[in-house]
Amino acid sequence: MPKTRDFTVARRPKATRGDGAARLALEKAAFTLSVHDPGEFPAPAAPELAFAGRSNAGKSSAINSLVGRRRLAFVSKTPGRTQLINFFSLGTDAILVDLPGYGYAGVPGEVRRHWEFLVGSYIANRESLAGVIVVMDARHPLTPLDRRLLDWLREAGRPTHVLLTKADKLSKQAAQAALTLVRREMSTLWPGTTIQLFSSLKGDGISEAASTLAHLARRKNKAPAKGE
Ligand SMILES: Nc1nc2c(ncn2[C@@H]2O[C@H](COP(=O)(O)OP(=O)(O)O)[C@@H](O)[C@H]2O)c(=O)[nH]1
Ligand SMILES: [Mg+2]
Repeated sequence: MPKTRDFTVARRPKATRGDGAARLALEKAAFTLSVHDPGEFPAPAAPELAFAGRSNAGKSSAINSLVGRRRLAFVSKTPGRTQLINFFSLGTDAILVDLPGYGYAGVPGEVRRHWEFLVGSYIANRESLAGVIVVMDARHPLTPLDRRLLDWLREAGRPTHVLLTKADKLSKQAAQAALTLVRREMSTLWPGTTIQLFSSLKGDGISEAASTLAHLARRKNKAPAKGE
């Protein structure tokens, strides 16, 4: 088991109320299951919002901040080991999906191939997938593997939202500069992808991310399933 520790979770997402968007019941998040193989995916039950990103980028912390809990998704100090897809229900409205991280240097080729198979199948085939939140460290965005993931998402036509997280590690000015730079590149390479700054430590960007999740889930409910 990777070592875990409590991570300071800042504010709960409250600003989503009254902004006109139906809120997701983020506070109802409950673990449902872990899957190691595409054959084990549960029957689609609600729009799924999946979190993807490099190991150690801050994915589990972002999920914890969004649901206002310290340890729903584990925060790991030894990244790269978990090759499981974890599902968390939000009442009956939506499902949060924590995809395994990638890009950890110590990971053997076999683990990497399994990651590609598991995450690749999920992204390409999952009917109930409403959108993917790509979590990138604001200090090191758009690594080669991030680019590959964004390419897959574009090919599969998956709505994508980027969190540039750990923004608290940069000055306000440097964080804005990173946002502008990545946004500019995305507008050419991955048009339609949205992006924001985020900090699990400070709680910055939680309400914007929560609104985006609600919007993606609602849009999925209205749209016909992929391939129909
Ligand atoms: N300063 C700061 N540290 C963060 C933030 N998000 C995550 N971390 C730290 O980054 C490390 C990896 O976080 P984790 O959520 O486990 O990343 P994951 O592997 O992508 O799930 C942990 O030590 C976290 O405490 C953030 O917004 N700000
Ligand atoms: Mg994690």
